[in-house]
Amino acid sequence: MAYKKILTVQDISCVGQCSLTVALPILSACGHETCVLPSAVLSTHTGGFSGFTFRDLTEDMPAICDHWQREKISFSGIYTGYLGSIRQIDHVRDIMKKVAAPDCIKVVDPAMADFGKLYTGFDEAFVEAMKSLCAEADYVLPNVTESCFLTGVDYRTEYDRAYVDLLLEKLTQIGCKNIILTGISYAPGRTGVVLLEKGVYRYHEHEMLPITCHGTGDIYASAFVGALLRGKDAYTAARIAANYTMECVRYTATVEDHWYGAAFEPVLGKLIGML
Ligand code: PXL
Repeated sequence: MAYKKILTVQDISCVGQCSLTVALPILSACGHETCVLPSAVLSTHTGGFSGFTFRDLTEDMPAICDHWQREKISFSGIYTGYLGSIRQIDHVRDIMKKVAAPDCIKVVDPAMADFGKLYTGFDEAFVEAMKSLCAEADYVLPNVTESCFLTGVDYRTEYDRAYVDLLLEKLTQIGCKNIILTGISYAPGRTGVVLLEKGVYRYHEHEMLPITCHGTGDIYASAFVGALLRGKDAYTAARIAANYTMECVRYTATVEDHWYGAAFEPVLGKLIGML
């Protein structure tokens, strides 16, 4: 197994089981050296908590990157998640160019929206900036809501293959290369992920569990990146990530009063077993 060095850029929500507190353990469990560039430090995530603190780390980013360049540090994978500001997106695009190893795989999760709405603190200008970052990536992993914001297509909760094809076409037009659309449901009680890779459409369908958990997008993206950099093809990585995310949601359903995130830790062993 190749031992890969991955950089992940996203916030630290001190409490909330999302972003870096999810990406770091999952990528490590996949066997990768996991380096981090925290985009911001929040006391909690922004979904359901009120009065959270927010320390924007945009100012630190260029100096951190300069130091890495002086030390000749580069990465085989760069994976971005929740970013705190538009200026930060510009820095991240720059960093992606400066510290990518020649074979680097770049993955952008445009973590900014769900259930038809932008997360607290984001606006249309942020969406515009996120489009430019998506165009830099080898793989993007938007959900339906994020795809709609990125493309201007109306958000729908019920749709057919033609609607998904339209999202894929419009995402391709804004420069997305390979696309993994998460949470695509064509039938009651079923959901799944669509992969459009080199123009070829594939769909992995699975059971839709009766509960949803905050942070599952981050779990999915982290497991996808972990599996992809373990040498799995993108479709296999997309399936592993879906199966692991379902295990996390199933386990969370057994935990009492756990509303703010998914209990991904007790089932990390299952992810390792799938690799
Ligand atoms: O799970 C995505 C995410 C990451 N980071 C922060 C968030 C959210 C979603 O709400 O608020 C700070």
